[in-house]
Amino acid sequence: MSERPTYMISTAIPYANGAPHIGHAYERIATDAFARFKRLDGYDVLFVTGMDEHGQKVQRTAEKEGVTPQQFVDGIAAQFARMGEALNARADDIVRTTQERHKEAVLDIWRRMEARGDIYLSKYSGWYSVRDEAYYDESELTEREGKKYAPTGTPVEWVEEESWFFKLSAYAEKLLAHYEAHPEFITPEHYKNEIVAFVKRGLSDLSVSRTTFDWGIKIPPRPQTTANHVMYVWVDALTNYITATGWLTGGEKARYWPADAHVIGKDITRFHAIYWPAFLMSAEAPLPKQIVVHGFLFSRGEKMSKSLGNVVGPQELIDRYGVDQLRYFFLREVPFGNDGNYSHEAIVMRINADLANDLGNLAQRSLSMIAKNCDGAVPKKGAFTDADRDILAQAAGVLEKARAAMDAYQPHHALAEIFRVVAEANRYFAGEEPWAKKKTDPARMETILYVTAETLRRLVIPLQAFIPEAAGKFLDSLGVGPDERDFAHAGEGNALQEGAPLPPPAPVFPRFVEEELS
Ligand code: ME8
Repeated sequence: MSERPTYMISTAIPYANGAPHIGHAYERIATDAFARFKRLDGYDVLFVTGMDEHGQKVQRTAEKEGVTPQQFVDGIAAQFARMGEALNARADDIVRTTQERHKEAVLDIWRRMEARGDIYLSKYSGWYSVRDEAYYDESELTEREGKKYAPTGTPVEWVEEESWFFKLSAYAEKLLAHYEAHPEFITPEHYKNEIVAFVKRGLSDLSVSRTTFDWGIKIPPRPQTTANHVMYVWVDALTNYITATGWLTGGEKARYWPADAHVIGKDITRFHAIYWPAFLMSAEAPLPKQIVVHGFLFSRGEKMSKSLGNVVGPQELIDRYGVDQLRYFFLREVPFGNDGNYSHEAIVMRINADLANDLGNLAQRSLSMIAKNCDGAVPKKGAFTDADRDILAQAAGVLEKARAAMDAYQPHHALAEIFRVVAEANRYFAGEEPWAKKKTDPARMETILYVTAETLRRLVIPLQAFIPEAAGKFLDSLGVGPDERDFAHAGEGNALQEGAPLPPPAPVFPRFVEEELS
Protein backbone atom coordinates (compact mmCIF):
# COMPACT_ATOMS: atom_id res chain seq x y z
CA MET A 1 0.00 0.00 0.00
CA SER A 2 1.29 3.41 -0.95
CA GLU A 3 2.23 5.94 1.70
CA ARG A 4 1.85 8.86 -0.65
CA PRO A 5 -1.31 10.95 -0.21
CA THR A 6 -4.13 9.78 -2.47
CA TYR A 7 -5.94 11.93 -4.96
CA MET A 8 -9.01 10.77 -6.86
CA ILE A 9 -10.48 12.74 -9.73
CA SER A 10 -13.26 11.89 -12.17
CA THR A 11 -14.98 13.20 -15.26
CA ALA A 12 -18.72 12.99 -15.70
CA ILE A 13 -19.64 9.80 -17.50
CA PRO A 14 -20.89 10.68 -20.99
CA TYR A 15 -24.25 9.41 -22.19
CA ALA A 16 -23.66 6.52 -24.53
CA ASN A 17 -26.13 7.85 -27.03
CA GLY A 18 -23.89 9.58 -29.56
CA ALA A 19 -20.33 10.19 -30.70
CA PRO A 20 -17.92 12.17 -28.52
CA HIS A 21 -18.09 15.92 -29.06
CA ILE A 22 -15.77 18.73 -28.18
CA GLY A 23 -17.38 19.29 -24.76
CA HIS A 24 -16.47 15.73 -23.80
CA ALA A 25 -12.93 16.25 -25.09
CA TYR A 26 -12.56 19.47 -23.12
CA GLU A 27 -13.67 17.86 -19.86
CA ARG A 28 -11.35 14.90 -20.42
CA ILE A 29 -8.36 17.12 -21.21
CA ALA A 30 -8.87 19.32 -18.16
CA THR A 31 -9.34 16.35 -15.82
CA ASP A 32 -6.27 14.69 -17.27
CA ALA A 33 -4.21 17.83 -16.67
CA PHE A 34 -5.34 17.99 -13.02
CA ALA A 35 -4.54 14.27 -12.59
CA ARG A 36 -1.12 14.58 -14.24
CA PHE A 37 -0.26 17.61 -12.17
CA LYS A 38 -0.98 15.75 -8.92
CA ARG A 39 0.91 12.70 -10.11
CA LEU A 40 3.95 14.86 -10.89
CA ASP A 41 3.53 16.36 -7.43
CA GLY A 42 3.96 12.97 -5.79
CA TYR A 43 0.34 11.95 -5.18
CA ASP A 44 -1.04 8.45 -5.55
CA VAL A 45 -3.65 9.31 -8.20
CA LEU A 46 -6.77 7.54 -9.39
CA PHE A 47 -8.25 9.16 -12.50
CA VAL A 48 -11.58 7.67 -13.52
CA THR A 49 -14.03 8.14 -16.30
CA GLY A 50 -16.88 5.99 -17.52
CA MET A 51 -19.93 5.60 -19.70
CA ASP A 52 -23.56 6.31 -18.79
CA GLU A 53 -25.19 3.47 -20.67
CA HIS A 54 -28.66 3.00 -19.20
CA GLY A 55 -31.87 4.97 -19.42
CA GLN A 56 -34.68 5.82 -21.72
CA LYS A 57 -32.61 8.11 -23.95
CA VAL A 58 -30.10 5.39 -24.79
CA GLN A 59 -32.84 2.80 -25.22
CA ARG A 60 -34.73 5.00 -27.67
CA THR A 61 -31.60 5.82 -29.70
CA ALA A 62 -30.69 2.11 -29.95
CA GLU A 63 -34.22 1.31 -31.13
CA LYS A 64 -33.93 3.96 -33.82
CA GLU A 65 -30.65 2.44 -34.96
CA GLY A 66 -32.20 -1.03 -35.02
CA VAL A 67 -29.71 -2.66 -32.63
CA THR A 68 -29.93 -3.91 -29.05
CA PRO A 69 -29.08 -1.34 -26.39
CA GLN A 70 -26.01 -3.37 -25.38
CA GLN A 71 -24.67 -3.53 -28.95
CA PHE A 72 -25.31 0.15 -29.31
CA VAL A 73 -23.49 1.20 -26.13
CA ASP A 74 -20.56 -1.11 -26.89
CA GLY A 75 -19.99 0.80 -30.11
CA ILE A 76 -20.18 4.19 -28.43
CA ALA A 77 -17.94 3.12 -25.53
CA ALA A 78 -15.28 2.11 -28.07
CA GLN A 79 -15.46 5.57 -29.65
CA PHE A 80 -14.96 7.25 -26.27
CA ALA A 81 -12.06 4.95 -25.42
CA ARG A 82 -10.40 5.99 -28.70
CA MET A 83 -11.00 9.65 -27.88
CA GLY A 84 -9.25 9.25 -24.52
CA GLU A 85 -6.21 7.71 -26.20
CA ALA A 86 -6.15 10.29 -28.97
CA LEU A 87 -6.19 13.12 -26.41
CA ASN A 88 -3.32 11.49 -24.52
CA ALA A 89 -5.71 11.51 -21.57
CA ARG A 90 -5.98 7.87 -20.65
CA ALA A 91 -7.84 7.25 -17.38
CA ASP A 92 -6.90 4.59 -14.85
CA ASP A 93 -10.36 3.10 -15.05
CA ILE A 94 -13.45 3.32 -17.22
CA VAL A 95 -16.63 2.45 -15.35
CA ARG A 96 -19.38 1.38 -17.70
CA THR A 97 -22.74 1.34 -15.99
CA THR A 98 -23.63 -1.97 -17.68
CA GLN A 99 -20.78 -3.72 -15.86
CA GLU A 100 -21.59 -6.25 -13.15
CA ARG A 101 -19.34 -4.57 -10.56
CA HIS A 102 -21.30 -1.36 -11.07
CA LYS A 103 -24.68 -3.06 -10.75
CA GLU A 104 -23.57 -4.45 -7.40
CA ALA A 105 -22.45 -1.03 -6.19
CA VAL A 106 -25.77 0.55 -7.20
CA LEU A 107 -27.82 -2.12 -5.46
CA ASP A 108 -25.63 -1.69 -2.41
CA ILE A 109 -26.27 2.06 -2.29
CA TRP A 110 -29.97 1.40 -2.82
CA ARG A 111 -30.13 -1.08 0.09
CA ARG A 112 -28.28 1.35 2.34
CA MET A 113 -30.72 4.16 1.51
CA GLU A 114 -33.61 1.76 2.06
CA ALA A 115 -32.20 0.64 5.40
CA ARG A 116 -32.03 4.29 6.41
CA GLY A 117 -35.79 4.58 5.77
CA ASP A 118 -35.25 7.02 2.90
CA ILE A 119 -36.98 4.99 0.16
CA TYR A 120 -40.78 4.67 -0.10
CA LEU A 121 -43.30 3.64 -2.76
CA SER A 122 -45.75 6.14 -4.19
CA LYS A 123 -47.03 7.43 -7.49
CA TYR A 124 -45.22 9.91 -9.67
CA SER A 125 -47.11 12.25 -11.89
CA GLY A 126 -45.25 15.08 -13.47
CA TRP A 127 -43.01 16.28 -16.25
CA TYR A 128 -39.94 14.41 -17.46
CA SER A 129 -37.34 15.34 -20.06
CA VAL A 130 -35.90 12.21 -21.65
CA ARG A 131 -33.02 14.19 -23.15
CA ASP A 132 -31.99 15.53 -19.74
CA GLU A 133 -33.18 12.37 -17.95
CA ALA A 134 -34.58 14.79 -15.40
CA TYR A 135 -37.87 15.70 -13.70
CA TYR A 136 -39.11 19.28 -13.73
CA ASP A 137 -41.71 21.21 -11.77
CA GLU A 138 -44.58 22.77 -13.71
CA SER A 139 -43.31 26.19 -12.56
CA GLU A 140 -39.96 25.67 -14.32
CA LEU A 141 -41.47 25.01 -17.76
CA THR A 142 -42.10 27.26 -20.73
CA GLU A 143 -44.69 26.67 -23.46
CA ARG A 144 -44.23 27.10 -27.21
CA GLU A 145 -46.79 26.10 -29.84
CA GLY A 146 -48.70 23.98 -27.37
CA LYS A 147 -45.60 22.06 -26.26
CA LYS A 148 -43.86 22.34 -22.92
CA TYR A 149 -40.10 22.71 -22.51
CA ALA A 150 -37.63 22.37 -19.63
CA PRO A 151 -35.40 25.34 -18.68
CA THR A 152 -32.65 23.61 -20.68
CA GLY A 153 -34.79 23.89 -23.83
CA THR A 154 -35.52 20.16 -24.12
CA PRO A 155 -39.11 18.91 -24.56
CA VAL A 156 -40.83 17.35 -21.55
CA GLU A 157 -43.45 14.64 -21.47
CA TRP A 158 -46.08 13.84 -18.88
CA VAL A 159 -45.24 10.79 -16.81
CA GLU A 160 -47.66 9.05 -14.50
CA GLU A 161 -46.56 5.83 -12.91
CA GLU A 162 -45.86 4.01 -9.69
CA SER A 163 -42.42 4.94 -8.44
CA TRP A 164 -40.01 4.52 -5.59
CA PHE A 165 -39.10 7.83 -3.99
CA PHE A 166 -36.03 9.04 -2.18
CA LYS A 167 -36.64 11.40 0.77
CA LEU A 168 -34.60 14.22 -0.67
CA SER A 169 -36.69 16.75 1.27
CA ALA A 170 -35.17 15.44 4.49
CA TYR A 171 -31.68 16.47 3.34
CA ALA A 172 -32.12 20.17 2.52
CA GLU A 173 -30.90 21.40 5.90
CA LYS A 174 -28.02 18.92 6.01
CA LEU A 175 -26.91 19.93 2.54
CA LEU A 176 -27.01 23.62 3.42
CA ALA A 177 -24.97 22.91 6.54
CA HIS A 178 -22.45 21.04 4.40
CA TYR A 179 -22.09 23.89 1.89
CA GLU A 180 -21.63 26.27 4.81
CA ALA A 181 -19.00 24.14 6.52
CA HIS A 182 -17.16 23.42 3.25
CA PRO A 183 -17.27 26.62 1.22
CA GLU A 184 -15.05 25.09 -1.46
CA PHE A 185 -17.41 22.12 -2.01
CA ILE A 186 -18.79 23.59 -5.23
CA THR A 187 -16.28 25.56 -7.24
CA PRO A 188 -16.19 28.14 -8.88
CA GLU A 189 -18.23 30.05 -6.36
CA HIS A 190 -21.03 31.35 -8.57
CA TYR A 191 -22.18 27.78 -9.21
CA LYS A 192 -22.30 27.27 -5.48
CA ASN A 193 -24.49 30.33 -5.05
CA GLU A 194 -26.99 28.94 -7.56
CA ILE A 195 -27.16 25.62 -5.76
CA VAL A 196 -27.52 27.19 -2.32
CA ALA A 197 -30.37 29.37 -3.58
CA PHE A 198 -32.06 26.35 -5.12
CA VAL A 199 -31.82 24.24 -1.97
CA LYS A 200 -33.03 27.13 0.18
CA ARG A 201 -36.28 27.14 -1.78
CA GLY A 202 -36.85 23.62 -0.42
CA LEU A 203 -36.43 20.20 -1.99
CA SER A 204 -39.13 17.79 -3.08
CA ASP A 205 -38.68 14.06 -2.75
CA LEU A 206 -37.15 12.50 -5.83
CA SER A 207 -38.64 9.77 -7.97
CA VAL A 208 -35.86 7.18 -8.22
CA SER A 209 -37.37 4.38 -10.26
CA ARG A 210 -39.27 3.95 -13.52
CA THR A 211 -41.61 1.21 -14.71
CA THR A 212 -42.30 2.11 -18.34
CA PHE A 213 -39.03 0.87 -19.84
CA ASP A 214 -36.48 -1.72 -18.81
CA TRP A 215 -33.01 -0.62 -19.95
CA GLY A 216 -31.58 -0.11 -16.50
CA ILE A 217 -30.61 -1.75 -13.25
CA LYS A 218 -33.57 -3.73 -11.95
CA ILE A 219 -34.71 -3.09 -8.42
CA PRO A 220 -34.99 -6.39 -6.52
CA PRO A 221 -38.55 -7.60 -5.79
CA ARG A 222 -40.17 -5.95 -2.81
CA PRO A 223 -43.40 -6.99 -1.04
CA GLN A 224 -45.01 -3.58 -1.62
CA THR A 225 -45.31 -3.97 -5.42
CA THR A 226 -45.51 -6.44 -8.27
CA ALA A 227 -44.41 -3.91 -10.90
CA ASN A 228 -40.95 -4.11 -12.50
CA HIS A 229 -38.94 -1.10 -11.47
CA VAL A 230 -35.63 0.01 -12.92
CA MET A 231 -33.35 2.44 -11.16
CA TYR A 232 -33.59 6.12 -12.11
CA VAL A 233 -30.63 6.62 -14.40
CA TRP A 234 -29.05 9.32 -12.24
CA VAL A 235 -28.93 7.11 -9.13
CA ASP A 236 -27.29 4.56 -11.38
CA ALA A 237 -24.89 6.99 -13.09
CA LEU A 238 -23.71 8.94 -10.03
CA THR A 239 -22.80 5.72 -8.26
CA ASN A 240 -20.14 5.07 -10.92
CA TYR A 241 -17.74 7.18 -8.90
CA ILE A 242 -17.87 4.85 -5.95
CA THR A 243 -17.88 1.75 -8.17
CA ALA A 244 -14.42 2.75 -9.35
CA THR A 245 -13.06 2.53 -5.81
CA GLY A 246 -14.98 -0.43 -4.47
CA TRP A 247 -15.38 1.57 -1.25
CA LEU A 248 -18.70 -0.08 -0.37
CA THR A 249 -17.23 -3.55 -0.29
CA GLY A 250 -13.65 -2.72 0.65
CA GLY A 251 -10.61 -3.68 -1.34
CA GLU A 252 -7.38 -2.26 -2.54
CA LYS A 253 -8.76 0.85 -4.23
CA ALA A 254 -11.10 1.79 -1.38
CA ARG A 255 -8.37 4.10 -0.11
CA TYR A 256 -9.18 6.57 -2.90
CA TRP A 257 -12.68 7.33 -1.58
CA PRO A 258 -13.86 10.00 -0.94
CA ALA A 259 -12.97 11.49 -4.30
CA ASP A 260 -11.10 14.76 -4.25
CA ALA A 261 -12.80 16.20 -7.32
CA HIS A 262 -15.70 15.39 -9.61
CA VAL A 263 -15.11 17.49 -12.74
CA ILE A 264 -18.43 18.23 -14.48
CA GLY A 265 -20.11 20.68 -16.84
CA LYS A 266 -22.40 23.41 -15.58
CA ASP A 267 -25.60 21.71 -16.78
CA ILE A 268 -25.33 18.88 -14.25
CA THR A 269 -24.47 20.71 -11.03
CA ARG A 270 -27.86 19.93 -9.47
CA PHE A 271 -27.26 16.19 -9.75
CA HIS A 272 -23.74 16.35 -8.37
CA ALA A 273 -24.10 18.98 -5.69
CA ILE A 274 -27.57 18.05 -4.39
CA TYR A 275 -28.63 14.51 -5.27
CA TRP A 276 -25.25 12.81 -5.02
CA PRO A 277 -24.28 14.15 -1.57
CA ALA A 278 -27.81 13.43 -0.31
CA PHE A 279 -27.59 9.82 -1.53
CA LEU A 280 -24.20 9.45 0.10
CA MET A 281 -25.38 10.96 3.39
CA SER A 282 -28.26 8.50 3.36
CA ALA A 283 -25.90 5.61 2.58
CA GLU A 284 -23.57 6.82 5.33
CA ALA A 285 -20.66 7.20 2.95
CA PRO A 286 -18.19 10.10 2.97
CA LEU A 287 -18.87 12.91 0.49
CA PRO A 288 -16.55 13.90 -2.35
CA LYS A 289 -14.40 16.88 -1.39
CA GLN A 290 -15.16 19.10 -4.37
CA ILE A 291 -17.51 19.43 -7.30
CA VAL A 292 -15.44 21.26 -9.90
CA VAL A 293 -17.61 22.88 -12.56
CA HIS A 294 -16.55 23.94 -16.04
CA GLY A 295 -18.44 26.01 -18.57
CA PHE A 296 -19.60 25.15 -22.07
CA LEU A 297 -17.62 25.42 -25.26
CA PHE A 298 -19.07 26.83 -28.43
CA SER A 299 -17.70 26.86 -31.93
CA ARG A 300 -17.44 30.41 -33.23
CA GLY A 301 -15.47 30.01 -36.38
CA GLU A 302 -17.26 30.16 -39.67
CA LYS A 303 -13.97 29.54 -41.34
CA MET A 304 -13.43 26.41 -39.33
CA SER A 305 -16.86 25.02 -40.05
CA LYS A 306 -16.50 25.82 -43.76
CA SER A 307 -13.18 24.10 -44.13
CA LEU A 308 -13.78 21.16 -41.84
CA GLY A 309 -17.46 20.50 -42.41
CA ASN A 310 -20.32 21.17 -40.05
CA VAL A 311 -19.53 18.75 -37.29
CA VAL A 312 -16.10 19.36 -35.82
CA GLY A 313 -15.33 16.37 -33.63
CA PRO A 314 -12.35 16.03 -31.31
CA GLN A 315 -10.48 13.74 -33.72
CA GLU A 316 -10.74 16.25 -36.56
CA LEU A 317 -9.31 18.97 -34.34
CA ILE A 318 -6.46 16.72 -33.21
CA ASP A 319 -5.66 15.81 -36.83
CA ARG A 320 -5.71 19.45 -37.85
CA TYR A 321 -3.79 21.10 -35.02
CA GLY A 322 -2.05 18.38 -33.01
CA VAL A 323 -3.00 16.98 -29.63
CA ASP A 324 -0.79 19.12 -27.40
CA GLN A 325 -1.79 22.18 -29.37
CA LEU A 326 -5.45 21.42 -28.73
CA ARG A 327 -4.86 20.66 -25.06
CA TYR A 328 -2.92 23.88 -24.64
CA PHE A 329 -5.51 25.93 -26.46
CA PHE A 330 -8.45 24.82 -24.32
CA LEU A 331 -6.62 25.02 -21.02
CA ARG A 332 -5.02 28.41 -21.71
CA GLU A 333 -7.82 30.10 -23.62
CA VAL A 334 -10.87 29.32 -21.49
CA PRO A 335 -10.95 30.69 -17.94
CA PHE A 336 -11.96 27.48 -16.17
CA GLY A 337 -15.56 27.67 -15.03
CA ASN A 338 -16.58 30.11 -17.76
CA ASP A 339 -18.00 29.33 -21.17
CA GLY A 340 -15.53 29.56 -24.01
CA ASN A 341 -15.40 29.83 -27.76
CA TYR A 342 -13.13 28.10 -30.17
CA SER A 343 -12.41 29.08 -33.71
CA HIS A 344 -9.74 28.32 -36.24
CA GLU A 345 -8.28 31.81 -35.82
CA ALA A 346 -8.10 31.59 -32.04
CA ILE A 347 -6.45 28.18 -32.10
CA VAL A 348 -3.86 29.22 -34.71
CA MET A 349 -3.12 32.39 -32.76
CA ARG A 350 -2.32 30.42 -29.60
CA ILE A 351 -0.24 27.84 -31.47
CA ASN A 352 1.84 30.40 -33.29
CA ALA A 353 2.20 33.05 -30.60
CA ASP A 354 2.69 30.95 -27.48
CA LEU A 355 3.85 27.52 -28.56
CA ALA A 356 5.83 28.17 -31.76
CA ASN A 357 7.17 31.70 -31.19
CA ASP A 358 7.65 31.88 -27.46
CA LEU A 359 8.32 28.38 -26.18
CA GLY A 360 9.39 26.60 -29.35
CA ASN A 361 11.78 29.32 -30.49
CA LEU A 362 13.37 29.77 -27.11
CA ALA A 363 14.15 26.06 -26.96
CA GLN A 364 15.17 25.79 -30.58
CA ARG A 365 17.48 28.82 -30.58
CA SER A 366 19.22 28.00 -27.32
CA LEU A 367 19.53 24.26 -27.89
CA SER A 368 20.81 24.57 -31.43
CA MET A 369 23.46 27.07 -30.25
CA ILE A 370 24.45 24.60 -27.53
CA ALA A 371 24.66 21.77 -30.08
CA LYS A 372 26.90 23.86 -32.35
CA ASN A 373 29.07 25.62 -29.82
CA CYS A 374 29.26 23.48 -26.69
CA ASP A 375 30.14 20.06 -28.11
CA GLY A 376 26.55 18.89 -27.72
CA ALA A 377 26.79 18.96 -23.93
CA VAL A 378 25.34 21.11 -21.14
CA PRO A 379 27.39 24.37 -21.24
CA LYS A 380 29.63 25.56 -18.41
CA LYS A 381 27.90 27.70 -15.82
CA GLY A 382 30.57 30.27 -15.06
CA ALA A 383 29.74 33.09 -12.64
CA PHE A 384 26.13 34.31 -12.60
CA THR A 385 25.14 37.93 -13.13
CA ASP A 386 22.06 39.52 -11.54
CA ALA A 387 20.17 38.96 -14.78
CA ASP A 388 21.04 35.24 -14.70
CA ARG A 389 19.98 34.91 -11.09
CA ASP A 390 16.78 36.81 -11.72
CA ILE A 391 15.53 34.65 -14.60
CA LEU A 392 16.47 31.44 -12.76
CA ALA A 393 14.61 32.65 -9.68
CA GLN A 394 11.54 33.51 -11.74
CA ALA A 395 11.59 30.04 -13.28
CA ALA A 396 12.01 28.49 -9.84
CA GLY A 397 9.01 30.44 -8.54
CA VAL A 398 6.68 29.16 -11.24
CA LEU A 399 5.98 25.81 -9.68
CA GLU A 400 4.54 27.20 -6.49
CA LYS A 401 2.27 29.58 -8.38
CA ALA A 402 1.19 26.85 -10.78
CA ARG A 403 0.44 24.59 -7.84
CA ALA A 404 -1.73 27.22 -6.18
CA ALA A 405 -3.60 27.77 -9.45
CA MET A 406 -4.14 24.05 -9.97
CA ASP A 407 -5.27 23.57 -6.37
CA ALA A 408 -7.90 26.19 -7.15
CA TYR A 409 -8.74 24.42 -10.44
CA GLN A 410 -7.60 27.37 -12.51
CA PRO A 411 -5.37 25.83 -15.19
CA HIS A 412 -5.47 29.01 -17.30
CA HIS A 413 -3.76 30.87 -14.45
CA ALA A 414 -1.10 28.17 -14.12
CA LEU A 415 -0.37 28.40 -17.85
CA ALA A 416 -0.43 32.18 -17.86
CA GLU A 417 2.23 32.20 -15.15
CA ILE A 418 4.43 29.65 -16.91
CA PHE A 419 4.20 31.53 -20.19
CA ARG A 420 4.82 34.88 -18.51
CA VAL A 421 8.22 33.51 -17.51
CA VAL A 422 8.73 31.96 -20.97
CA ALA A 423 8.34 35.50 -22.34
CA GLU A 424 10.77 36.83 -19.71
CA ALA A 425 13.26 34.14 -20.70
CA ASN A 426 12.96 35.23 -24.33
CA ARG A 427 13.67 38.80 -23.30
CA TYR A 428 16.65 37.62 -21.28
CA PHE A 429 18.01 35.61 -24.20
CA ALA A 430 17.52 38.42 -26.71
CA GLY A 431 19.00 40.99 -24.31
CA GLU A 432 22.08 38.93 -23.46
CA GLU A 433 22.84 38.22 -27.15
CA PRO A 434 24.80 34.98 -26.70
CA TRP A 435 25.51 34.88 -30.46
CA ALA A 436 27.40 38.18 -30.17
CA LYS A 437 29.50 36.82 -27.28
CA LYS A 438 30.59 33.82 -29.29
CA LYS A 439 33.77 35.54 -30.47
CA THR A 440 34.24 38.21 -27.81
CA ASP A 441 33.47 36.23 -24.64
CA PRO A 442 32.78 32.53 -25.26
CA ALA A 443 32.68 31.75 -21.53
CA ARG A 444 29.90 34.27 -21.07
CA MET A 445 28.08 32.77 -24.05
CA GLU A 446 28.16 29.40 -22.32
CA THR A 447 26.79 30.87 -19.10
CA ILE A 448 23.88 32.49 -20.95
CA LEU A 449 23.13 29.22 -22.73
CA TYR A 450 23.36 27.32 -19.45
CA VAL A 451 20.97 29.71 -17.72
CA THR A 452 18.53 29.52 -20.62
CA ALA A 453 18.58 25.72 -20.69
CA GLU A 454 18.13 25.46 -16.93
CA THR A 455 15.30 28.01 -17.07
CA LEU A 456 13.64 25.89 -19.74
CA ARG A 457 13.98 22.78 -17.61
CA ARG A 458 12.23 24.44 -14.70
CA LEU A 459 9.40 25.70 -16.92
CA VAL A 460 8.88 22.51 -18.87
CA ILE A 461 8.58 20.27 -15.82
CA PRO A 462 5.18 21.70 -14.80
CA LEU A 463 4.18 21.93 -18.48
CA GLN A 464 4.15 18.13 -18.62
CA ALA A 465 0.67 18.20 -17.07
CA PHE A 466 -0.71 20.25 -19.95
CA ILE A 467 1.29 19.31 -23.05
CA PRO A 468 2.74 15.95 -22.03
CA GLU A 469 4.20 14.79 -25.31
CA ALA A 470 5.89 18.04 -26.26
CA ALA A 471 7.16 18.63 -22.72
CA GLY A 472 8.64 15.13 -22.81
CA LYS A 473 10.50 15.98 -26.02
CA PHE A 474 11.87 19.19 -24.53
CA LEU A 475 13.09 17.27 -21.49
CA ASP A 476 14.69 14.68 -23.81
CA SER A 477 16.53 17.52 -25.55
CA LEU A 478 17.71 18.82 -22.20
CA GLY A 479 19.01 15.38 -21.26
CA VAL A 480 16.66 15.09 -18.28
CA GLY A 481 16.25 11.41 -17.36
CA PRO A 482 12.83 9.77 -16.95
CA ASP A 483 13.15 9.62 -13.16
CA GLU A 484 14.07 13.29 -12.84
CA ARG A 485 10.91 14.80 -14.28
CA ASP A 486 8.59 15.05 -11.29
CA PHE A 487 8.20 18.15 -9.17
CA ALA A 488 10.51 16.80 -6.50
CA HIS A 489 13.27 17.19 -9.11
CA ALA A 490 12.23 20.63 -10.36
CA GLY A 491 14.43 22.66 -8.01
CA GLU A 492 17.99 23.88 -7.97
CA GLY A 493 19.29 20.68 -6.38
CA ASN A 494 18.61 18.86 -9.64
CA ALA A 495 19.83 21.59 -11.99
CA LEU A 496 21.46 20.58 -15.29
CA GLN A 497 25.00 19.28 -14.83
CA GLU A 498 27.77 20.98 -16.81
CA GLY A 499 29.22 18.73 -19.45
CA ALA A 500 26.34 16.22 -19.45
CA PRO A 501 25.81 15.02 -23.03
CA LEU A 502 22.74 16.27 -24.90
CA PRO A 503 20.99 14.65 -27.86
CA PRO A 504 20.66 16.71 -31.06
CA PRO A 505 17.70 19.08 -30.59
CA ALA A 506 14.54 18.47 -32.61
CA PRO A 507 11.99 21.22 -33.33
CA VAL A 508 8.87 20.61 -31.23
CA PHE A 509 6.28 23.22 -32.13
CA PRO A 510 6.27 24.21 -35.80
CA ARG A 511 4.23 27.24 -36.78
CA PHE A 512 0.77 26.46 -38.08
CA VAL A 513 0.92 27.37 -41.75
CA GLU A 514 -2.39 28.50 -43.19
CA GLU A 515 -1.89 26.81 -46.59
CA GLU A 516 -2.14 23.46 -44.84
CA LEU A 517 -5.89 24.05 -44.67
CA SER A 518 -6.96 22.75 -48.03
O1 ME8 B 1 -24.51 14.76 -18.66
N1 ME8 B 1 -19.02 22.11 -23.50
O2 ME8 B 1 -23.59 13.18 -20.08
P1 ME8 B 1 -23.28 14.11 -21.35
C1 ME8 B 1 -18.46 21.64 -22.39
N2 ME8 B 1 -24.38 11.24 -18.55
N3 ME8 B 1 -18.89 20.57 -21.72
C2 ME8 B 1 -19.97 19.94 -22.19
C3 ME8 B 1 -20.63 20.38 -23.36
C4 ME8 B 1 -20.10 21.52 -24.03
N4 ME8 B 1 -20.62 22.02 -25.14
N5 ME8 B 1 -21.68 19.54 -23.56
C5 ME8 B 1 -21.65 18.62 -22.57
C6 ME8 B 1 -24.22 13.61 -18.94
N6 ME8 B 1 -20.63 18.86 -21.74
C7 ME8 B 1 -24.44 12.50 -17.94
C8 ME8 B 1 -23.41 12.65 -16.83
S1 ME8 B 1 -22.30 11.88 -14.51
C9 ME8 B 1 -22.71 10.85 -13.26
C10 ME8 B 1 -23.55 11.62 -15.73
C11 ME8 B 1 -20.25 18.09 -20.54
O3 ME8 B 1 -22.70 13.17 -22.34
C12 ME8 B 1 -21.41 17.91 -19.58
O4 ME8 B 1 -21.60 19.06 -18.82
O5 ME8 B 1 -24.46 14.91 -21.73
C13 ME8 B 1 -20.95 16.73 -18.77
O6 ME8 B 1 -20.10 17.14 -17.72
C14 ME8 B 1 -20.16 15.91 -19.80
O7 ME8 B 1 -19.90 16.78 -20.89
C15 ME8 B 1 -20.95 14.69 -20.29
O8 ME8 B 1 -22.17 15.12 -20.83
